[in-house]
Amino acid sequence: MGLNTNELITSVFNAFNHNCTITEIQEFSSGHINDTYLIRTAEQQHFVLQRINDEVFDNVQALVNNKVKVSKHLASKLFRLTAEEKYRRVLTFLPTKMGAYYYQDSESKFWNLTYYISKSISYDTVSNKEIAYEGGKLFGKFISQTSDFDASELVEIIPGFHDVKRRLLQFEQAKRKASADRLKKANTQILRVEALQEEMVILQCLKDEGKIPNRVTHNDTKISNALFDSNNKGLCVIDTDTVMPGIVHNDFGDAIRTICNTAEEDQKDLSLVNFNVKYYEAYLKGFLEELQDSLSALEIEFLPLGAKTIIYIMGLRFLTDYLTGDVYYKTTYDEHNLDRAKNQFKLIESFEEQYEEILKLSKSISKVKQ
Ligand code: GN1
Ligand code: MG
Repeated sequence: MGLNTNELITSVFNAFNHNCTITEIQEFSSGHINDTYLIRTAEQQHFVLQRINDEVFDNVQALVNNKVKVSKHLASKLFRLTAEEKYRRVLTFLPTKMGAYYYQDSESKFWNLTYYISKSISYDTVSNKEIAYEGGKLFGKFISQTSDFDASELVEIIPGFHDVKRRLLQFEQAKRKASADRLKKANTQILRVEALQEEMVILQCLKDEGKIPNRVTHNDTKISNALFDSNNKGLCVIDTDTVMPGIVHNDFGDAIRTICNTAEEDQKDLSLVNFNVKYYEAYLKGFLEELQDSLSALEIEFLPLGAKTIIYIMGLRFLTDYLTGDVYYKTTYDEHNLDRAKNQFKLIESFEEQYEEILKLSKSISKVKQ
């Protein structure tokens, strides 16, 4: 008989190099891809244990390598802090007793372990400007502190992850194979994808032409991947699975997509989904305060389009998964992915309605900064 989940988790946890005894295991349910558990121990040092989804990530060793390298680089910038303070500001990966930063269980599944950052808060939606501003500083700092790290040392874990042209090809394939029923239900969103596609490839073209540089980017900067302390000051960026070479617009955009959405990305009532320009302003301010010296004028000019493009990519990916039959993201009901796609396209609509104001704001904030 195989191990039950708790036994499995305990045996995996004990393969890592620590001297702690499990007292409680709790599953985090918010991620769409991996399985993540909070491990409490008798020693009061708590951990996060993660089983990495090897259907989504086909080179898990390289993924873990990327994360560990970037964490070590970030930690080296915090040499003035005590170990305990450092562990609150950067994800710290623990090796196994054999020395690797991942463990492979008897079913060949890969796991990694980090310290849990206690007394921290995360948000799925934002309800004040302070969080938006602090989020901007946190994600901006992530890029500025890795600007002296050679991005080519990182493996591109999911090739073309934010490449619109590639995502559109996957969408076309999905459309060809989709059931008539799903095609019909998704018709309005399919038309939206097609109507916007010319504008949405602009950034990818600038990247392909070498006009916008590759940096070390996080690529999953939704606001729930930022931790704050009890005074709502930014603490730490988490979930570095997709850290790889990318353009700054990916990280700017994905944070805006979640910070400025007045509802969660799973919200079905679209009247609750609107783009909050005040939070855009606060986030941009924090982001540029950390990054102003590193970005080119062209990178700054295209930040607003970056926001729109990432919202579009996410809508497109949810829609593609819906048409494919829900094989990628975890879903809890039949039209979950379609609802997520509708949510993102509603957000774009609200963004477009306020585009002039967004552009004006962007110009005035970046002028002060340059
Ligand atoms: C996935 O698993 P999670 O929630 O960290 C996805 C991101 C999406 C996000 C949408 C590897 O991240 O790209 O932005 O869902 N990660 C991957 O919430 O595809
Ligand atoms: Mg993620």
